[in-house]
Amino acid sequence: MLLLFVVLLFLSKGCLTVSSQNIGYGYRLVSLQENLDGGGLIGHLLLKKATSTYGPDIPHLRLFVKHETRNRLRVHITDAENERWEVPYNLLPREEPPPLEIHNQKTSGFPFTASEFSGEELVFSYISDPFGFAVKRRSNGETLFNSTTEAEDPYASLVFKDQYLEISTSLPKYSSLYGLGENTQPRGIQLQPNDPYTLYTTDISAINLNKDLYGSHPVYMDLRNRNGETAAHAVLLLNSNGMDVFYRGSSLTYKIIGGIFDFYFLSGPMPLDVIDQYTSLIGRPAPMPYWSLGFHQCRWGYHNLSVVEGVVEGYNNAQIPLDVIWNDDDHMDARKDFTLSAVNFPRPKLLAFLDKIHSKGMKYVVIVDPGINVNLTYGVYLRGLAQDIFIKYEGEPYLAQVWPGPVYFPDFLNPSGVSWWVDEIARFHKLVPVDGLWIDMNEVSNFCTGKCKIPTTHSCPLTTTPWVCCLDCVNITKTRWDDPPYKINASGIQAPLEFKTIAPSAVHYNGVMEYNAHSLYGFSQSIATNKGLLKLEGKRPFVLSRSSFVGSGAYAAHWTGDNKGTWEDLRYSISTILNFGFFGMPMVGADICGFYPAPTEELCNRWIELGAFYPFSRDHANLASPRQELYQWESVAKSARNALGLRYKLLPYLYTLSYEAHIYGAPLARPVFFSFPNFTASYGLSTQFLLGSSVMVSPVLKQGATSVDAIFPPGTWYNLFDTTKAVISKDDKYVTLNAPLNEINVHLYQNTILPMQRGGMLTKEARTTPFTLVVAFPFSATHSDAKGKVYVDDDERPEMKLVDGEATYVEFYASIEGKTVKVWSEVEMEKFSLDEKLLIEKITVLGLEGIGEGMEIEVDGERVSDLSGVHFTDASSVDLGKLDGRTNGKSLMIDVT
Ligand code: MIG
Repeated sequence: MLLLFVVLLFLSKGCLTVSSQNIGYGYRLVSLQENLDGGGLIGHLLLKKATSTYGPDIPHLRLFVKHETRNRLRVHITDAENERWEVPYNLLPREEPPPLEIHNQKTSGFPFTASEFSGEELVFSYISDPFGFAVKRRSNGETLFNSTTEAEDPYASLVFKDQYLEISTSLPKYSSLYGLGENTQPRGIQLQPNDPYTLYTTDISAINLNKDLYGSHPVYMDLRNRNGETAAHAVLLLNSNGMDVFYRGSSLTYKIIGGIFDFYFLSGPMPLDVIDQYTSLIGRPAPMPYWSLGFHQCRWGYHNLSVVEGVVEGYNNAQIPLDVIWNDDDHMDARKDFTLSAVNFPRPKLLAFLDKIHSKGMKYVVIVDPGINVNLTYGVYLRGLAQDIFIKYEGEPYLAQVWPGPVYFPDFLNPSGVSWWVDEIARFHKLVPVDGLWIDMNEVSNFCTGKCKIPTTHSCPLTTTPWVCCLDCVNITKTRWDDPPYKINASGIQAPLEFKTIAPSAVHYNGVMEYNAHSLYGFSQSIATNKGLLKLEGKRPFVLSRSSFVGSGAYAAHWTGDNKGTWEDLRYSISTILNFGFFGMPMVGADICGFYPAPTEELCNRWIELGAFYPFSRDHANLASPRQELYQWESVAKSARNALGLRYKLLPYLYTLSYEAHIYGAPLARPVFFSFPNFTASYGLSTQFLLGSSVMVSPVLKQGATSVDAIFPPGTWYNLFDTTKAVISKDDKYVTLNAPLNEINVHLYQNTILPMQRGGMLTKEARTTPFTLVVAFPFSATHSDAKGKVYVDDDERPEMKLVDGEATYVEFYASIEGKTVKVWSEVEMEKFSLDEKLLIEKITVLGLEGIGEGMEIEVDGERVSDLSGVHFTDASSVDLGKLDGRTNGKSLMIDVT
């Protein structure tokens, strides 16, 4: 009953501003002129008629339009008379719009007379009365965004109040939309009409479907295929306030509770172009250390050092690769950040353990939460208090409760908050030489709601149920921040904004309201944490953050939060991971085998098979879950050896992908349409995905299945576990692949050269082993070619770029012409790979069924005359291993020894 009521309320509010009673509302464009100082157009909008809902309208708006690059158009609309909250420019560096003019130019008319304002690919056009704008793609005339025609009533094209902004766009039937997260999308990556998309960072677990989860990413990609012509673009509405986005198929409406309209339109036209343009705006994904591509084991409840040692031992005994061992809050003293439990994790023993694992090349990561325990014996707290860096409420630090009991939250928008945090990281690192940090609970999460004080009658934390609020709390006196006129659909129930977080009327540095900055908490903490780690030894930082915002990927990796050990959650993980690739945060994974309550053995088999191909591959479990390390079941261990075995052989490919992610945003895990944009059958495909451009992962997602139905864009796809097996696809029909319990299907697309190494138990070892190139021609090829590349460097360096002596980049090429097969390479900055003695020991060429007798081989320009080292491993492939005596002074990387 209550639910129904909420829904009705919701609908009735949703209708108000588009109803026909609103004729005459909206704004009128009264001037438009070129911005002589810095480019673009500046316009002024005057309110036509006020509406009565959601507070008073802002009477006078300033419009700023600029083609910032060849493929990026910005439309920035704000109050012309008063500065408003925007995503801070120091947090997310980008071009600043011109300052608001002192003189009101309401009447300066239209020195800019054209009805269109064109960039290289995007065209801005407008209607002045009522004001509405459209964005067109120049090359095909397609309208990408149109705020003027959404509603039957065109007079409601724009609403701009202090605490309520609304704008809509119309969409054609052939749009496929992606993005708008973070949420768990049970129906896959493609946005579904009438599913809710609410953005407000919230600590509700990922098992909640279609709800506002941990991160806020107000960006969507629109992929259109019309008469066989494909083009994609993206729309970012850069705004950190809570919002509901209503996607109704033929339209999309934003309802936002503050900030401004700051639209960025990115022209694409291919999905990878879109991501390139997006990450060039918001920051390229952070370079990731090589080791972070290894396998990680974590759990909440490794309650002492021996248990941790036992886990490392367990992996070792089972011969399952393990690079990184983690601690949740178990190592802490009474769950206080940056401390060690003297009893369970005695420092000398921990240091000895870390020495041991570090010398092997293993790494250690621990958690740190934002909440700083209010405790007079706790140095971290006292130093924070002395620096005055906590978020405040009515002049006092805002008291909340998280795991250690009463806490204050540091303000990472405060420069002193950042320097204090950087310093605490340095102090902690002296205590425990961790290799990375995991920042959890940063939505920010609070077990209490309201205004609290430390109880005098009982102690807090309550040891039995520490997540129950035990502070003495009263409801806060609701200001307009705490109780805005429009209620976003927070937690799917229009929960109050303060619910289990900080009160929206709490205050950050410089008077910034929590109301505005709420969804930036995890982002600002990621920046500070990355900075802290970078400062330690100048090594490439590794930060894992639960909460994220536009730009977070430049500082941190992400995991999808608290999932369940169910087959559904296994499936959902794919969509969320693909979404984060699109959000510019491509180092992402889900808790393998599920966070809670307990996976079945079969599920855990299937999960490691899929999880071995997550960009970030970590098994993690809840305190109350039974142990679920991969070696706990013999069958799971076997699946793990198989799947992780391949992952570790693919490390050079994965690392090269992470380089490409850093250079131009291209995600490691990609929807199939990224490589095959015309393959419309893949537009909603969320049960398979690509690693890079050409490795297809087709996991089993159903209980009891021993086969999997998979779809493949036309061409030859070679099974990477057994290249004699290939799928030769001609259309978009599903094929059934064998998938016994311990096997996952991973296929390599034709025309690819895949760099692999021998693999191993640790990335540190695997990365020094000789390379194999797998050259994939189409089945029975006679005229074809293939390409691939590899990037190698020393991952200790913070930067990930081609610097002579510190990195090498090689492009590999191959061709088949009749009976002649050629393989060659172009090497950039060869010194590093020569110094590291990186060798190619073998080249396997696939697709040679058609060649018959008399094959000729040329490697790097030289004819291979001694064919004794050439083996036909089967009908379809030739293996150029053991080619004795070949030398090539130029490029060691292609030296077949
Ligand atoms: O309130 O640190 O999502 O991964 O194990 C729970 C304990 C706090 C939530 C994280 C989860 C982590 C857990 N944390």
